[in-house]
Amino acid sequence: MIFSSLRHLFLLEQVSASRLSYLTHMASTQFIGGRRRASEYGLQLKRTFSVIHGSLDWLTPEAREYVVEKARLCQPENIHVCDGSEAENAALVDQMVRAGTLKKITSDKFENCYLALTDKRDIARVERKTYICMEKEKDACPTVRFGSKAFLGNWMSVESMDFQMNRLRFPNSMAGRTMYVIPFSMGPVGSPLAKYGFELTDSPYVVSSMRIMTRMGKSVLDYLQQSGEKQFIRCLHSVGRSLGMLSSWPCDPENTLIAHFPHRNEVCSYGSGYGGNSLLGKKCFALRLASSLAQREMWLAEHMLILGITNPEGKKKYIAAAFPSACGKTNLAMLKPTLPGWKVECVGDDIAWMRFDSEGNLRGINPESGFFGVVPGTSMKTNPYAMKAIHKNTIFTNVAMTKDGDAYWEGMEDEDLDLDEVEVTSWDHRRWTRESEFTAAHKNSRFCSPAHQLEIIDPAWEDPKGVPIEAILFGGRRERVVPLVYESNDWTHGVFTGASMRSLTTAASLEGTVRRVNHDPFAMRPFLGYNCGQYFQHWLDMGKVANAKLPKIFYVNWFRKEERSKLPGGQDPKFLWPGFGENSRVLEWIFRRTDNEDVAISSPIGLVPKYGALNIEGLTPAVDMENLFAIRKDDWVREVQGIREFFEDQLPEDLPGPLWTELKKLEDRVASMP
Ligand code: SAT
Ligand code: MN
Repeated sequence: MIFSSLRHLFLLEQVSASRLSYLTHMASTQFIGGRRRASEYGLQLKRTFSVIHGSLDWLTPEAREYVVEKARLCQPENIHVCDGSEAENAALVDQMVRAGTLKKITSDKFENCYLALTDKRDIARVERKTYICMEKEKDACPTVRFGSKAFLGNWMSVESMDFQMNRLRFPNSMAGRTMYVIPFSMGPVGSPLAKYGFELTDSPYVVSSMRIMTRMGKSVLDYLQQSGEKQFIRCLHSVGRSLGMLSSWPCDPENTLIAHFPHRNEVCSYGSGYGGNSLLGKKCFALRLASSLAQREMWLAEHMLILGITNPEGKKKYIAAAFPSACGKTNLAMLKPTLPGWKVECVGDDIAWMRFDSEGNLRGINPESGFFGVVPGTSMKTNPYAMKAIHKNTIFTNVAMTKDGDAYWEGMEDEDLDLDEVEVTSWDHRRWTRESEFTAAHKNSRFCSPAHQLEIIDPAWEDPKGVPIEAILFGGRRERVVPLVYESNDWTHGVFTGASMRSLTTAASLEGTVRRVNHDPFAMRPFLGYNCGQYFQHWLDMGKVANAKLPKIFYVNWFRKEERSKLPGGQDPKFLWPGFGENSRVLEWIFRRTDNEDVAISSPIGLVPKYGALNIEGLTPAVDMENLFAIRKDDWVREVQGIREFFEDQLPEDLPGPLWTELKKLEDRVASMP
């Protein structure tokens, strides 16, 4: 291969006949497979690609080779190497506005904000089409009980997936489009905890979003050149061939496929432009691939927020918390305490990378640099800081728009908007009124906002060393059974509570439309990069790191409701706990427990607040503490049965021994309840 000019890349390698045979360009979305020759479709293979922005000289030889290989496969019109500058982004935004991909939100309440409306079929992550590709199935998925359907992890062999991707999906997938080369860093550039990647994509929406969600552009390229860092994660993304090539949101939902190759540090994602499917630094890299790297390198890559909390005496601690998608991580990460004198600051709202340092402190960073949060329900009441932050430099996806160019979503509670006066168009282009039977904003509509503009971003959020984590919270949406908060008895019991997490499904994935209580260990079920049993073992092993100061582990549930059976017929049960800012009361108790204050008492499921230890002073209406903390024998007998059923069904061989022991101990404690 020869680079004969800076701006042009000549691919002089002979394209072999076998390669040609699978470069099949389809006029329909049907894949025909590898039998017909490209020439039968009158297709000329491009061997010369103009670099229309930036330069391939900016890349290290390894990265350059990757770009060349994928350009040959995807056959883009030209190549754009991203520098991450303001000017570059402005030009891309301009281009997207002209193409109809973005609409400017013109109301003067929003500054430099845009709205993207997706294809109706491309609105969430697609778990069924997301795979981990390793040599053996067992590397990626636990063996399930004979006859059961595997629920933890989706495996495909490397060879089959390579065939799917390199022969059926990506060949020619970028024809007529630009291939953007996005150099990015997860974590502060140069931090010992940071990792680097290149995403190649044909979606300018992905470029602008990655510019918010990651550190992206020239600073990363310069660091890679100067540091000699050779390892990078390869991320290939194409929205794919679709009949609607000219549509403002091209995608190929029938053929969407997302593949992870942990041992090649590679992700390939075809057919979807939506968030977690296309912003490959996020779930694909920072969770799935990173969890696998973390296992090999003895650290943790988790679906967790990180917050800093300061008490009225000025003492500060950091807490990490894992909840499934769309269960309020963002709201907790940006909490405005109602308790006087307390302060919460945000390090991250979705992903935490953590490692024990030489002093034994668990140090955590947020590998991202933006928030990709659920919009509906975000208001001055639920999350005032997010509400302010998302009014500038934000890309919204799938919210509604008023005729006056204002963004609108359910629960925004904007008194200035008179909904009887203004015309609202829903995310899917329908006239919407309060009486409509559909929602104005899609339930999984999102904001994508830079982290630094959050008023309460933690001063240490970009500290390359990370922040010291003293408590870990697990939780989910449970309307019954689980009390507001309890503490695990020790690390192993804590790992058990993480492994037995369950939550009501949400709209964050395409599969989440049926409401039911699902097992979601560590909130990582959709994001595990290797066998879940080994992942549990890794957590147990982390507890044995020499001189580790192990954080205490807690379980919280903001979502418990009144018992339906105790209500007059037909009445809907209400939440027992007000949530949001009032959750600071729970954080206060956790804070005190990390100082080993004597404010807990043991119960069959773990330690709960001593009578009077949870500060509920001034809460109106008064909280029904008895029901909020009730641990009922019949409920827990069923709960423990559910956990056993789950372990025996999904991890009969792979669940580590200590967790079987924890289960047995819990069963015994529950059985001996009066
Ligand atoms: O995966 S997304 O980035 O679309 C959001 C989520 O599920 O948390
Ligand atoms: Mn998430």
